[in-house]
Amino acid sequence: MADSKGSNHDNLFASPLGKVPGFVFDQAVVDVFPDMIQRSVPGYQTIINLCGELAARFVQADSNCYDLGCSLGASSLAIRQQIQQPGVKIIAVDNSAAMLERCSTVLQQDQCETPVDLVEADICAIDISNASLVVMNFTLQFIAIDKRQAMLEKIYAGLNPGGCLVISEKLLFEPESLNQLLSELHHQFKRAQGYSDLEISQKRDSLENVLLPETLETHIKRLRACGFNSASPWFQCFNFASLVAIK
Ligand code: GEK
Repeated sequence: MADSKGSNHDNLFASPLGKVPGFVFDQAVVDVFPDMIQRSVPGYQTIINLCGELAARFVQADSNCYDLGCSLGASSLAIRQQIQQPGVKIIAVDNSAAMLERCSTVLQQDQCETPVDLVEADICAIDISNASLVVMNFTLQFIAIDKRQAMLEKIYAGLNPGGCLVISEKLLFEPESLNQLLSELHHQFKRAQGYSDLEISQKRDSLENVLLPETLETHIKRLRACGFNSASPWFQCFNFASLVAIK
């Protein structure tokens, strides 16, 4: 519902909800998504910009770029604007029809020539081939943990030699006291972005069992097990990080 800050302002969790429903990427989320993600994920814009810089470095001529869990296409746009090679196609995948519909409108307003194929699918079910860049910005965290290894093996197999994978995620920390600290620092960030304590706590409840964070060590270990010998975080702010892995 619109508030005094406008119809694109995220106030989805501002009123008491009683039993908070599990988070879904529906039309209500689509309508406020840019505001929601900017005010919820510290470093979001820095990470999106870096995807453009990596595109300039890693995208090979006549190859594919994948944006897995593309939402409204922020990563695809950043990549598209920096591609310097001919014959490249971006394949942007999301399983939310509402997201893809809005994404299509957003992409039409951009003048770059590189084609973007929008695919409505579960990223666990798509083929990945001839890839020079694969971006998963805050999407792996929504995939069942027992499917993550197969997902990353598929990406490794579909990447060309020298290709690059970017994974950005919310992280879990050990021991629990450290997790608590990083989580409180994140909540402080959200408060500074204008979210109330009620919004923060209802959103947290809504994401429980939907967004499943893992430790940085688990991510690195899995990437190595999938064949990525070259993998490292390049960015972290509180409990959010972005990793780069090269084939
Ligand atoms: C950005 N990358 O702006 N298959 C396909 N899509 C999925 C799946 C799945 N199994 N599970 C979730 N999604 C974007 C932000 S948002 C992150 C990504 C966030 C989609 C889901 O529909 C949503 O659009 C996206 O992954 C996650 O850089 O909201 O925290």
